[in-house]
Amino acid sequence: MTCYDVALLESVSRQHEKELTVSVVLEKVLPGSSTISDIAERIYAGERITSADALRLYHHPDLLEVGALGEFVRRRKAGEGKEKFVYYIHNMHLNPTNFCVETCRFCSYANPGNKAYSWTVEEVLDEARKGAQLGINEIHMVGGLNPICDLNYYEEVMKAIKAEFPHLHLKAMTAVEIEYLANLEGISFEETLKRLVAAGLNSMPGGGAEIFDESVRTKMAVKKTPAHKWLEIHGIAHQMGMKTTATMLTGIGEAVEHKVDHMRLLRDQQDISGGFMCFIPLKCYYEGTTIADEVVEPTADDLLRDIAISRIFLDNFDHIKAYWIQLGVQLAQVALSFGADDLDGTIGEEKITHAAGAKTPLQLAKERMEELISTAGYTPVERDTVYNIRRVSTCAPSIVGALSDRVASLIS
Ligand code: V47
Ligand code: SF4
Repeated sequence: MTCYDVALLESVSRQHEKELTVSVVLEKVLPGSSTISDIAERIYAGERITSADALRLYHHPDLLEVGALGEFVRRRKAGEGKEKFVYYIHNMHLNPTNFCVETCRFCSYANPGNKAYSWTVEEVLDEARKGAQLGINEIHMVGGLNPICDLNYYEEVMKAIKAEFPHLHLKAMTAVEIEYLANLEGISFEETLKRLVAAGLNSMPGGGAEIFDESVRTKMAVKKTPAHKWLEIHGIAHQMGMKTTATMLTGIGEAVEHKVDHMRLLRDQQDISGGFMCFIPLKCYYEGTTIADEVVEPTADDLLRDIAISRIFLDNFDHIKAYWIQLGVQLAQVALSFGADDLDGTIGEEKITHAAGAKTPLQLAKERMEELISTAGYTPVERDTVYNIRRVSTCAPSIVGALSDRVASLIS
């Protein structure tokens, strides 16, 4: 055999291996008799599903079938060799003020009587130092709409953080805060963003989207940043080359139609501007609010469907986050088998959901994060904010915990 033949054989064998991997990944997961097999066929063919399809998935009686489709799409989207990757980040949350001129009815974080606070630049820096000592690589900073914390203040905060910790990625300012600061200053959204980027802003989180539907917003007294402005601000950030994320808050009196409309607006915006990295379905907690009797609390079934259906519907989003702070660690682990590929971060100290009664820990160590991922059957991958891989963990995915495979085998 010549060297040439050996090379050819190797290449054929590599191609064969590749086809095998791809065929395993693309194996159909639903029985042909399923009442959503027509949607499944479109998903297998890589076609986009419609809002009507998404509504059918919300109403489909078999949650596991919907979950299996979410898991299928997650594996295909992850790409070869990364089918089992689940991402997390070593980060901290920083909330410089809980005073807010708004009074959204689901919010327990802002305006809690005499416990309202506004940190000085030095106080913010002190908090950042605590995170930096733990080796974090991202600060996720958001706060209330507070006239004392104006654009100058945030410029100073960001410059101070970057001067001391130039390596830290600053993911900060929701679209709601950008709108507020722009109005305070009397300048455009773009100018506001430019000034913050010059001060050190690297990317924007997805908070403040709530539910885009105006009737729900009116009932929840959400007067800030309507859908078109929230989307416009993210579009501007994307045009400037910044990456952002997107959220959807459930459990505030929305119907499934509102959730599907919310995701459709995000998908349309992503087609235009392309800068969303991730979608995060959020769940409302009610302690300290007056809305519990007016709304229906999402069940575990609802939350898993949000993960699976967003994974399928948002075909132009690379990542879906299971936010363990709100889902709880166990449900977040299960969500990994329904299409989520990100557990968010180690956090440091979370205030917004804990102010409303969340009982999850305030933070998780990196080791615990990796254990949660591997015991759910996945490979833990530490990432940076924009999903560059920092380290693939040597923690092997636990076979016992490989729920995704068991879900798939149950229904095929
Ligand atoms: O915008 C407010 C929501 C959001 C409550 O971008 C509540 O990667 C639950 O946006 N119960 C802030 N939720 C959190 C957020 C977020 C979290 C993790 C990652 C990312 C990301 C973004 O929390 C607010 C609002 O929608 N919220 N009140 C409540 N009572
Ligand atoms: Fe203010 Fe945001 Fe709370 Fe609304 S959700 S009251 S805008 S901090």
